[in-house]
Amino acid sequence: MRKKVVFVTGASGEVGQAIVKRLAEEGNHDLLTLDLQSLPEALQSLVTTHIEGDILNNILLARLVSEYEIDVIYHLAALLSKSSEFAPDTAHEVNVEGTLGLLRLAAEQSQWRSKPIQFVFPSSVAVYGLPDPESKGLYKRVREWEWNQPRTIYGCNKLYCEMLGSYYSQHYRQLAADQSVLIDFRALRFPGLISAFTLPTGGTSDYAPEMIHAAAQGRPYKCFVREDSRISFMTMPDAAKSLVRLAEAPREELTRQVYNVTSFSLSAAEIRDMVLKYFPEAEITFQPDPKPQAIIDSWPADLDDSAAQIDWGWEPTYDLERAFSEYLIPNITERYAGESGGA
Ligand code: AKB
Repeated sequence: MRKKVVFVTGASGEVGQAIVKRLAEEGNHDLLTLDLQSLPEALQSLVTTHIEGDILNNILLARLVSEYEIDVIYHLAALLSKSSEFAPDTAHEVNVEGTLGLLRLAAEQSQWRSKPIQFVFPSSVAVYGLPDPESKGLYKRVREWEWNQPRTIYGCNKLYCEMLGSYYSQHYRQLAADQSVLIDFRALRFPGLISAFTLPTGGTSDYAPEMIHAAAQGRPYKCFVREDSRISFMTMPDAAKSLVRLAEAPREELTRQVYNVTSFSLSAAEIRDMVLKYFPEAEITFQPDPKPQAIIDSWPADLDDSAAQIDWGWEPTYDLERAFSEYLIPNITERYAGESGGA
């Protein structure tokens, strides 16, 4: 008999590591993980099997279907917004073709069972695109259906994948006589994420975590966006919590397939001020780079996550004060404590 598993792609990435920890804490899942990289040592004992491989490898995916009964897929593998702008074709391949391959896998798996396969997908604030500062000032907390006009290839990829997920779960092969595919697709649009334990690579919102980690290491930081640049953020444990909570929510209570989630909205200057409160010696300067700046300017100042609050009781554990005082500062300080120049 095939082993029943929860399948996590991109497991060695930032959100991947957080979700592996969170699912392992719950203790009732066998985890099958996939990533181009090996899993960090601390996580290896938490998973049943880790496979070092590529989500674009269809032979590998077919082998997984034959060996495992996949119950839930957390598809976290992706190229982030900055990296994607340097290689838009690769971004399309990884972000879109990769997701499509997994939706096909889920569709095939679902034909062998009577229960839907759940497909949980992290989307992003990057799906929004405000055309100018006036609009960003007027539409402060965007709702899911507003301003879906992304400026980046990453935002286009994420928006299209949301649509693919909805199509596969609701209308796949709608003209066929036998529609036996059962996919339960659920997606979250994340703001910028900040982890105490990992640093992001290739995102445009990376200035926030970079500023905090640099201060804790006693390194100067030159921020690549203006002081007044404002978007919303959330801690990494809250990102993992939101994905798991959404996956656990009863289907009949969900009025949407794609939900905004957020915790606090901050300008780059406000992040600097929070950092200075805990690391008064930190050297933070601003040297805006017009290109990433334009991307941040197109993202909304805040996300309206009231649908998530109402439908499945979404509430972040960490508001701004708790995020810094209880999660970021203690963990980051401990992380760099042994390093020269560390706080
Ligand atoms: C990025 O900056 O690309 C990501 C995101 C907001 O999705 N952090």
